[in-house]
Amino acid sequence: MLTLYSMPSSGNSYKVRLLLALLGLAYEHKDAEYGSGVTDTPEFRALNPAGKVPLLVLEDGRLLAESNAILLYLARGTRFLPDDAYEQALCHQWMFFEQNSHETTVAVRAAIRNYPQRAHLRTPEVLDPLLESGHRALSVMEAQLQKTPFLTRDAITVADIALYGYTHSAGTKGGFEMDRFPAVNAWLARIAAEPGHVPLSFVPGAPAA
Ligand SMILES: N[C@@H](CCC(=O)N[C@@H](CS)C(=O)NCC(=O)O)C(=O)O
Repeated sequence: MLTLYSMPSSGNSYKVRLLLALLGLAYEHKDAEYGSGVTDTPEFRALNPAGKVPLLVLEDGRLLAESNAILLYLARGTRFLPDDAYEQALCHQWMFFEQNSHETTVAVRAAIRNYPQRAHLRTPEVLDPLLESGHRALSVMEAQLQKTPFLTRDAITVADIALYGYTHSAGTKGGFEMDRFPAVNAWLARIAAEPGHVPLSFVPGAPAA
Protein backbone atom coordinates (compact mmCIF):
# COMPACT_ATOMS: atom_id res chain seq x y z
CA MET A 1 0.00 0.00 0.00
CA LEU A 2 1.09 3.58 -0.61
CA THR A 3 2.04 5.66 2.43
CA LEU A 4 1.62 9.43 2.50
CA TYR A 5 3.21 11.74 5.03
CA SER A 6 1.04 14.83 4.94
CA MET A 7 -0.03 17.90 6.86
CA PRO A 8 -3.83 18.01 7.28
CA SER A 9 -3.95 21.84 7.17
CA SER A 10 -1.66 22.27 4.14
CA GLY A 11 -2.72 22.85 0.55
CA ASN A 12 0.42 21.16 -0.80
CA SER A 13 -0.52 18.00 1.09
CA TYR A 14 -4.22 18.42 0.25
CA LYS A 15 -3.49 18.33 -3.49
CA VAL A 16 -2.15 14.80 -3.09
CA ARG A 17 -4.93 13.63 -0.74
CA LEU A 18 -7.48 15.04 -3.21
CA LEU A 19 -6.02 13.23 -6.22
CA LEU A 20 -5.74 9.98 -4.25
CA ALA A 21 -9.43 10.34 -3.33
CA LEU A 22 -10.50 11.16 -6.90
CA LEU A 23 -8.57 8.10 -8.10
CA GLY A 24 -10.07 5.95 -5.32
CA LEU A 25 -6.60 4.82 -4.19
CA ALA A 26 -6.14 3.51 -0.65
CA TYR A 27 -3.11 4.64 1.35
CA GLU A 28 -1.77 4.81 4.86
CA HIS A 29 -1.71 8.37 6.19
CA LYS A 30 1.10 9.59 8.44
CA ASP A 31 0.16 12.85 10.11
CA ALA A 32 2.83 15.57 10.01
CA GLU A 33 0.84 18.61 11.10
CA TYR A 34 2.66 21.94 11.36
CA GLY A 35 4.19 22.29 14.82
CA SER A 36 4.07 18.54 15.56
CA GLY A 37 7.82 18.26 15.00
CA VAL A 38 7.45 15.19 12.73
CA THR A 39 9.31 16.83 9.83
CA ASP A 40 12.21 17.73 12.16
CA THR A 41 12.88 14.19 13.38
CA PRO A 42 16.03 12.37 12.20
CA GLU A 43 13.77 9.54 11.00
CA PHE A 44 11.82 11.86 8.71
CA ARG A 45 14.94 13.78 7.57
CA ALA A 46 16.41 10.44 6.51
CA LEU A 47 13.40 10.02 4.21
CA ASN A 48 13.30 13.63 2.99
CA PRO A 49 16.31 15.80 3.80
CA ALA A 50 14.25 18.86 2.82
CA GLY A 51 12.10 18.20 5.88
CA LYS A 52 8.89 18.88 3.96
CA VAL A 53 5.61 17.15 3.29
CA PRO A 54 3.93 15.77 1.28
CA LEU A 55 6.16 12.75 0.94
CA LEU A 56 4.93 9.61 -0.81
CA VAL A 57 6.35 6.19 -0.03
CA LEU A 58 5.68 3.75 -2.86
CA GLU A 59 4.72 0.11 -2.27
CA ASP A 60 8.35 -0.93 -2.83
CA GLY A 61 9.73 1.70 -0.44
CA ARG A 62 10.89 4.23 -3.03
CA LEU A 63 10.30 7.85 -2.03
CA LEU A 64 8.84 10.84 -3.85
CA ALA A 65 8.71 14.41 -2.55
CA GLU A 66 7.30 17.67 -4.01
CA SER A 67 3.51 17.81 -4.29
CA ASN A 68 3.40 18.42 -8.03
CA ALA A 69 5.88 15.63 -8.81
CA ILE A 70 3.69 13.30 -6.75
CA LEU A 71 0.57 14.45 -8.63
CA LEU A 72 2.23 13.82 -11.99
CA TYR A 73 3.40 10.38 -10.86
CA LEU A 74 -0.02 9.30 -9.57
CA ALA A 75 -1.88 10.74 -12.56
CA ARG A 76 0.02 8.89 -15.30
CA GLY A 77 -2.32 6.69 -17.35
CA THR A 78 -5.45 8.30 -15.85
CA ARG A 79 -7.90 10.95 -17.09
CA PHE A 80 -6.02 13.52 -14.99
CA LEU A 81 -2.93 13.56 -17.27
CA PRO A 82 -3.38 13.85 -21.04
CA ASP A 83 -1.20 11.65 -23.29
CA ASP A 84 -0.60 14.36 -25.88
CA ALA A 85 2.84 15.94 -25.37
CA TYR A 86 1.64 19.53 -25.75
CA GLU A 87 -1.37 19.07 -23.48
CA GLN A 88 0.92 17.46 -20.90
CA ALA A 89 3.31 20.40 -21.21
CA LEU A 90 0.39 22.75 -20.54
CA CYS A 91 -0.18 20.87 -17.28
CA HIS A 92 3.50 21.38 -16.43
CA GLN A 93 3.19 25.08 -17.35
CA TRP A 94 0.39 25.62 -14.83
CA MET A 95 2.09 23.50 -12.18
CA PHE A 96 5.32 25.52 -12.46
CA PHE A 97 3.19 28.67 -12.27
CA GLU A 98 1.57 27.28 -9.14
CA GLN A 99 4.88 26.78 -7.34
CA ASN A 100 6.49 29.94 -8.67
CA SER A 101 3.75 32.59 -8.61
CA HIS A 102 0.71 31.23 -6.77
CA GLU A 103 1.93 29.17 -3.81
CA THR A 104 4.53 31.83 -3.00
CA THR A 105 1.82 34.49 -2.67
CA VAL A 106 -1.64 32.99 -2.08
CA ALA A 107 -0.44 30.20 0.22
CA VAL A 108 2.18 32.27 2.00
CA ARG A 109 -0.33 35.01 2.90
CA ALA A 110 -2.80 32.41 4.18
CA ALA A 111 -0.09 30.74 6.28
CA ILE A 112 0.91 34.05 7.87
CA ARG A 113 -2.72 34.86 8.69
CA ASN A 114 -3.53 31.44 10.13
CA TYR A 115 -0.52 29.75 11.74
CA PRO A 116 0.33 31.15 15.21
CA GLN A 117 3.99 30.40 14.46
CA ARG A 118 3.85 33.08 11.71
CA ALA A 119 2.01 35.72 13.77
CA HIS A 120 5.10 37.96 13.92
CA LEU A 121 4.81 38.43 10.13
CA ARG A 122 1.29 39.90 10.31
CA THR A 123 2.34 43.41 9.34
CA PRO A 124 1.13 45.58 6.42
CA GLU A 125 4.70 45.58 5.05
CA VAL A 126 4.51 41.81 4.62
CA LEU A 127 0.79 41.22 3.98
CA ASP A 128 0.01 44.05 1.53
CA PRO A 129 2.51 43.09 -1.21
CA LEU A 130 1.36 39.46 -0.88
CA LEU A 131 -2.23 40.60 -1.37
CA GLU A 132 -1.27 42.41 -4.56
CA SER A 133 0.89 39.60 -5.98
CA GLY A 134 -1.71 36.98 -4.99
CA HIS A 135 -4.43 38.93 -6.78
CA ARG A 136 -2.14 39.05 -9.81
CA ALA A 137 -1.77 35.25 -9.77
CA LEU A 138 -5.55 34.83 -9.40
CA SER A 139 -6.05 37.23 -12.36
CA VAL A 140 -3.88 34.98 -14.53
CA MET A 141 -6.12 32.04 -13.65
CA GLU A 142 -9.25 34.15 -14.21
CA ALA A 143 -8.09 35.11 -17.73
CA GLN A 144 -7.66 31.45 -18.69
CA LEU A 145 -10.85 30.25 -16.98
CA GLN A 146 -12.89 32.89 -18.83
CA LYS A 147 -11.88 30.91 -21.96
CA THR A 148 -11.89 27.25 -20.88
CA PRO A 149 -13.75 25.42 -18.08
CA PHE A 150 -10.50 23.97 -16.72
CA LEU A 151 -6.99 25.38 -16.84
CA THR A 152 -5.62 23.44 -19.80
CA ARG A 153 -8.75 22.27 -21.61
CA ASP A 154 -12.35 21.10 -21.29
CA ALA A 155 -11.63 18.44 -18.67
CA ILE A 156 -9.99 18.40 -15.25
CA THR A 157 -6.26 17.57 -15.07
CA VAL A 158 -3.56 17.50 -12.41
CA ALA A 159 -2.94 21.18 -13.18
CA ASP A 160 -6.40 22.00 -11.82
CA ILE A 161 -5.81 19.91 -8.71
CA ALA A 162 -2.45 21.60 -8.13
CA LEU A 163 -4.02 25.07 -8.31
CA TYR A 164 -7.12 24.06 -6.36
CA GLY A 165 -5.00 23.19 -3.31
CA TYR A 166 -4.64 26.78 -2.16
CA THR A 167 -7.18 28.63 -4.35
CA HIS A 168 -10.19 26.99 -2.69
CA SER A 169 -9.38 28.75 0.59
CA ALA A 170 -7.78 31.91 -0.82
CA GLY A 171 -10.73 34.01 0.36
CA THR A 172 -11.35 32.49 3.78
CA LYS A 173 -7.74 31.90 4.80
CA GLY A 174 -5.77 34.30 2.62
CA GLY A 175 -8.14 37.28 2.72
CA PHE A 176 -8.16 37.59 -1.07
CA GLU A 177 -11.10 39.34 -2.77
CA MET A 178 -12.59 36.34 -4.55
CA ASP A 179 -15.62 38.31 -5.85
CA ARG A 180 -13.19 39.76 -8.40
CA PHE A 181 -12.72 36.30 -9.96
CA PRO A 182 -16.09 34.85 -11.09
CA ALA A 183 -14.58 32.31 -13.51
CA VAL A 184 -12.25 31.08 -10.77
CA ASN A 185 -15.23 30.66 -8.43
CA ALA A 186 -17.16 28.69 -11.09
CA TRP A 187 -14.07 26.49 -11.61
CA LEU A 188 -13.79 25.89 -7.85
CA ALA A 189 -17.42 24.72 -7.84
CA ARG A 190 -16.78 22.40 -10.82
CA ILE A 191 -13.88 20.74 -8.99
CA ALA A 192 -15.85 20.45 -5.75
CA ALA A 193 -18.55 18.62 -7.73
CA GLU A 194 -16.10 15.96 -9.04
CA PRO A 195 -17.10 12.47 -7.87
CA GLY A 196 -14.86 11.50 -4.98
CA HIS A 197 -13.95 15.10 -4.05
CA VAL A 198 -12.87 15.46 -0.42
CA PRO A 199 -12.36 18.62 1.66
CA LEU A 200 -9.03 19.88 2.98
CA SER A 201 -9.62 18.28 6.36
CA PHE A 202 -10.04 14.78 4.93
CA VAL A 203 -7.50 12.19 5.95
CA PRO A 204 -8.23 8.46 5.65
CA GLY A 205 -9.48 6.94 8.84
CA ALA A 206 -10.85 10.25 10.13
CA PRO A 207 -14.38 11.56 9.45
CA ALA A 208 -14.48 14.27 6.72
CA ALA A 209 -15.53 17.68 8.06
N1 LIG B 1 7.40 22.68 -2.90
C1 LIG B 1 6.99 21.78 -1.86
C2 LIG B 1 6.65 22.57 -0.63
C3 LIG B 1 6.38 21.66 0.55
C4 LIG B 1 6.21 22.46 1.83
O1 LIG B 1 6.60 23.64 1.93
N2 LIG B 1 5.62 21.82 2.81
C5 LIG B 1 5.42 22.47 4.08
C6 LIG B 1 3.94 22.50 4.40
S1 LIG B 1 3.04 23.40 3.18
C7 LIG B 1 6.13 21.68 5.14
O2 LIG B 1 6.28 20.49 5.04
N3 LIG B 1 6.57 22.34 6.22
C8 LIG B 1 7.10 21.62 7.32
C9 LIG B 1 8.27 22.25 7.84
O3 LIG B 1 8.77 23.20 7.20
O4 LIG B 1 8.72 21.78 8.86
C10 LIG B 1 5.79 20.94 -2.35
O5 LIG B 1 5.05 21.41 -3.20
O6 LIG B 1 5.63 19.81 -1.88
